Amino acid sequence: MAVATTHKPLTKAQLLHMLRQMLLIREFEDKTAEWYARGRIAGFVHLYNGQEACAVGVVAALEPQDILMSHYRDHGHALAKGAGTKEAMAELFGKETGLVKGKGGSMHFFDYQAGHWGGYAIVGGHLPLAVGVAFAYKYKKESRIVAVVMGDGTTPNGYFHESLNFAKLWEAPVIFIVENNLYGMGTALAVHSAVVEMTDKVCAYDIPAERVDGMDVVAVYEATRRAVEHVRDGKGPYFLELSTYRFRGHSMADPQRYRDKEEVAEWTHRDPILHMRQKLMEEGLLTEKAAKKMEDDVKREIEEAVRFAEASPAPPLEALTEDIYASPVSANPEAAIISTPSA
Ligand SMILES: Cc1ncc(C[n+]2csc(CCOP(=O)(O)OP(=O)(O)O)c2C)c(N)n1
Ligand SMILES: [Mg+2]
Repeated sequence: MAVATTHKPLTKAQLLHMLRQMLLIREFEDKTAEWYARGRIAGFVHLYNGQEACAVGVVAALEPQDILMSHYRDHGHALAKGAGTKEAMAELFGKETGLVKGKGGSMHFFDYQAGHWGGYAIVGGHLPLAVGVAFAYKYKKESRIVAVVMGDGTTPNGYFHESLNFAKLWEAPVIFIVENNLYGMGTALAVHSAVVEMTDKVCAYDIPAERVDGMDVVAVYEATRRAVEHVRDGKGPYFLELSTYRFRGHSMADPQRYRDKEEVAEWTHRDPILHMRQKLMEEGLLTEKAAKKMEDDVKREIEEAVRFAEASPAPPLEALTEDIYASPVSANPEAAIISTPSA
């Protein structure tokens, strides 16, 4: 469902900023792959190459006080929302200076100030949290909204349906965003979902829904603006499906046997960064020289982030028991013994 747009067109500065953000995320991801291969980044890592227009377009339409929550493919969302490249890279390196003190790693980025509230590894697990946060803003009469991002593979999940139901019942100020990259791990959309049209799924909850070209950052921005206006006006939740594609494997350990080279090539041809770069040049808003300078600046920023991450200290041993819910095991070993009920 498309709704009329009433806002002003994007300025040159905003458009250039969007291009730079996408370049920054791409470079961050490429360097992450490089340092993962060198054995300096460990654990599960899911890269965002190809999907940059989604995070950047969405965030451009939000206000700084709004919250973005995302799944484990979260580097792009965190950076787009304003997390520092240094702190993000340090998190991947498991360092004390990282976004969550080096304890979360790739799947658990979190920046309270920037409003990127996770980074969640459990598929769909963050959706009820997002609805809860959004409802709290409505309850407290704050003009803040929540945008929550997931993959297509999340939409058959129970959390998805429960969250949409409650969001609608409570008219919570939340935008559900599916980055449909056509696969959940190595399983194609038509194999994992009985209904492949996301908007058909959502009509069961009477939530307005749009499908958008997720390779076009301006289209994503425009659609998110419509969603933001609806949600902030107190009209309840909104749903966006962004059609996109990941250029790399599901995670760093994926031989990609489930998709053929032609399909990958076809989507790579629609690279959101090249698309935007070319569009800005055609409109006379960007020169080859300015584009080169922007690319060099971004490369320098990410190189500095890597240097910062490398030079940062590992978390101290005491940090092991900080920021956790459970108390450390008592110094008295008998106190830690769990009694078994007698027969
Ligand atoms: C509850 C749960 N079940 C299974 C997994 C294993 N798993 C990790 S990623 C993934 C696929 C999710 O695909 P999608 O939502 O499309 O996101 P994408 O990776 O494509 O961005 C699965 C099944 C998990 N992390 N959590
Ligand atoms: Mg997917």
